Amino acid sequence: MSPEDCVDLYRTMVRIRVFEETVRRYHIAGKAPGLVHLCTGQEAVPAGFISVLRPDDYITIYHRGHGHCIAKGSSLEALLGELLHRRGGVNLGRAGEPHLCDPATNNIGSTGIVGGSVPLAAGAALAAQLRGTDQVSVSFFGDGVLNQGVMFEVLNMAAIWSLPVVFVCEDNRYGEFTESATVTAGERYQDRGAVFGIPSDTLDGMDVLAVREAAEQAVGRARRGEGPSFLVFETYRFTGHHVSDQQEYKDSEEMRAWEARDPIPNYARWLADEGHVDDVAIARIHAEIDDEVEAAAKVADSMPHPGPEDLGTHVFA
Ligand SMILES: Cc1ncc(C[n+]2csc(CCOP(=O)(O)OP(=O)(O)O)c2C)c(N)n1
Ligand SMILES: [Mg+2]
Repeated sequence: MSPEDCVDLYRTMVRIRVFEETVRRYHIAGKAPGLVHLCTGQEAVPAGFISVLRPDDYITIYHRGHGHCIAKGSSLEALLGELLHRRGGVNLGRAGEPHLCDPATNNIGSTGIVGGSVPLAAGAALAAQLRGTDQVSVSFFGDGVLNQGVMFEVLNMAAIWSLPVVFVCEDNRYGEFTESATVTAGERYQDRGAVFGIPSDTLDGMDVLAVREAAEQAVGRARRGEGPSFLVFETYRFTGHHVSDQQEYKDSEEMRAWEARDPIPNYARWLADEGHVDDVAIARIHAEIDDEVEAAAKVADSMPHPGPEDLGTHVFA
């Protein structure tokens, strides 16, 4: 990677974090209704992984998906506009967070069902394979999906048809308020891919360069027609399951230990050690991104809500 590309990865992570703090503010102010799931702490996975994708590659996301949208290139205004349910949102204000997608960036999106978007990624991969393109499809999902039946059906199909799909499990150790290890059988989550003969691995999801390197290999394999991969990235959400969750079920020592692995300051240190940035450059990046997100928020907040005249559009009947 060029020094510019290295710094761009940093920008993406900071952009995601600042965006999430902005979403929190709007949610608390009552303007982003419903449950809002922030990915604060987990930025390295969307930023690192999606940095190796092409604009025409597909992704599917899940309820903790704002970071993936940003990394894939969604307009911040239209993304926030969607979360505020405005007509100028990526889905005309009709999806909100649960059904967020962004056709402009080949982001097939999320569903309200845990695991519901995983088969959509396999479908996009099958379509690319049938069309004879070399597009790759990446499915991002949480550790809660490891015990959903649909995961096993999709892994089987992806393996037998050698689909150009990468399964990316973001293991943040919890599903809602339950520690995943207490409800998930088996020693290693990656074995769920390996049992189907799919190359599988477990990696540090707090290290954006480790994520990018694993992504390069898995995406390269899919693009060359060598089939699917199954990757588990160990990560941690610093905030609650949703904004109002006070996280009483988490151990404070565990939280401190993971916060020490915060992907953003740790990567800033690496960038400085490599001579790519100094303190002044880091401060400038943060100031620029604060301004960028604030400007996008102003635009989003001034967008009109959908009106009654919109009710009949984009509806199958
Ligand atoms: C099929 C299904 N079961 C339960 C729920 C309720 N639910 C929403 S998010 C969630 C937790 C999912 O955990 P995980 O996949 O680890 O993602 P995380 O929230 O940790 O990012 C649950 C159980 C749901 N939406 N769909
Ligand atoms: Mg989880």
